[in-house]
Amino acid sequence: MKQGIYQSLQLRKKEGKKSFAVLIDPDKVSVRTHSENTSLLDELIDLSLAAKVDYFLVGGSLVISNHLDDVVQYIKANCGIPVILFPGSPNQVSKYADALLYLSLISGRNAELLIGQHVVSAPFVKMSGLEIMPTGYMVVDGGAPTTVSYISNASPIPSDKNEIAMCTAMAGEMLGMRLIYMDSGSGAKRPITESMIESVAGNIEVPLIVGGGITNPEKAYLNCKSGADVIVVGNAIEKDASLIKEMAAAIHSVPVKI
Ligand code: 1GP
Repeated sequence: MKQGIYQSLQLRKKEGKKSFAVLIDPDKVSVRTHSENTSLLDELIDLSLAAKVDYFLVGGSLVISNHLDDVVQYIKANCGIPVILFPGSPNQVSKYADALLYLSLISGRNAELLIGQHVVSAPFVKMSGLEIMPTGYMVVDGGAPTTVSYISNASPIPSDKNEIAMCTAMAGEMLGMRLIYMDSGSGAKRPITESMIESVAGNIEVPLIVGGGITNPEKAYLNCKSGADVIVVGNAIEKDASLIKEMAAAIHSVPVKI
């Protein structure tokens, strides 16, 4: 099984380097047609290259359009930034990507999202040839229902229950998850608190991804200082793509621990 992307995440964590992942929702971008000079996707790619973005995450809780393959192929054809799938459902798998976050919703008690959908799609996922990264996915209350909290039909972890988040992440790691992703949902009113990130990060060894409602570089920086290894931003960048530069600079400026 391929391991390149995971090894890069592990190495960056070991070196104390923080990573920035730009989330691209395939519904919100389109591949440039012959009649167009440029598109939002071109702009995101150009800005990400200039800012030395570490990863693209592609996917969403509810993808309506049918051009995931086109979007992934377009990114791969136009830059060398690794593309990691962040699927909201088993049909969001594209063999053209580099890796797949194989998400199990460990914060919920919905058996379908813990293991059921994985069973049904296992042969298809394996056949894709993608690097598979088992990921303990934890949804944290972001102050209002988000698409992920509604679709998952599972209660999010209350935003002030650090110990529940900590124990969930620890259990996920001991069950064999190679990554933990704490998410307050796209466009969350309240991003995850630094104290919750600290509680989780201090008790696991695997890389920690944090996202949901991060709208400014200061917050991204503080999340990294609290122990996040990868910061994911989608919504804020859709609204203002120029944020990519400031976000990347803030995340990459976190001092490397010696
Ligand atoms: C959502 O963590 C991601 O699943 C990113 O959230 O779109 O709010 O940045 P935003």
